[in-house]
Amino acid sequence: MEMPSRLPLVVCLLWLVMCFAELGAGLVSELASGNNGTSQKTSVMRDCSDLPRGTTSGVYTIMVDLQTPTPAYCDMDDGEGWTVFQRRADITPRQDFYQDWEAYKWGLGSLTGEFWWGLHYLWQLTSHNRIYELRVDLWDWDEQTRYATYQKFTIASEADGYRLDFVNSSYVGNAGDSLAVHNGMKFSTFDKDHDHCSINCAETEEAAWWYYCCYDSNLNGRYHPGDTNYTVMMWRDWREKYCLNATTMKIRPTSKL
Ligand SMILES: [Ca+2]
Repeated sequence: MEMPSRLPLVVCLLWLVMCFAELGAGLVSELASGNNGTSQKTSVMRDCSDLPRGTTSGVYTIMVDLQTPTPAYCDMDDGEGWTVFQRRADITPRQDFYQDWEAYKWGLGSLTGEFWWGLHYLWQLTSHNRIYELRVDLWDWDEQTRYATYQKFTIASEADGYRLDFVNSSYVGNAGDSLAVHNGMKFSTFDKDHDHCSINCAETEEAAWWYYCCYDSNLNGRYHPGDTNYTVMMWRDWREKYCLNATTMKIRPTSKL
């Protein structure tokens, strides 16, 4: 006799459970997309590795300090989401890389052509909770390529001269290790001499780099194909006194804390 009287109560409870389930699904859906239909994840992209898989390479807006929208070139070709901070290539009109401290701090050139992204952004990106790998790619004039990678790449603050740091002996690649001597060095431009020489390396070598006295690599050097002097864009362990055809320098996080 009691069963029929409890049946409406059970039906009512089932209805309530279904209502709450639907409400929950709606909330999840709202959290997954912003007001304009874009993913919320997009608005807090710190570097190019936060772009969705399958994104094509190009210029995107990232938030290196989680607050300031900053354009960056993202190399997505291998699906890893590399943030590119230097590119040289046989492109005209030729970009002048012999520029001062402020230019290297904030960037120079065009993100769709030749460029230096900016030491300020590299410092912001590498001074927080992510650990980065650096990859250098080199091309010569005979269609040969070489690469070099380094672990735990960081750039210090401007007060510390945008000092370069990575794990000693972490080099892997086939280009030769022409960055080891620059590890721990401050960045120098012709108007800020931070090297360990009595001369001003940035002025003598006509480029900006993390000079010691003076260099094993000089990838911001003059783009003078065929020249056989030390002011050209060079990576000594592969090609000494040889102006390369193209270079890229880029980073990706190996750990996101
Ligand atoms: Ca000096």
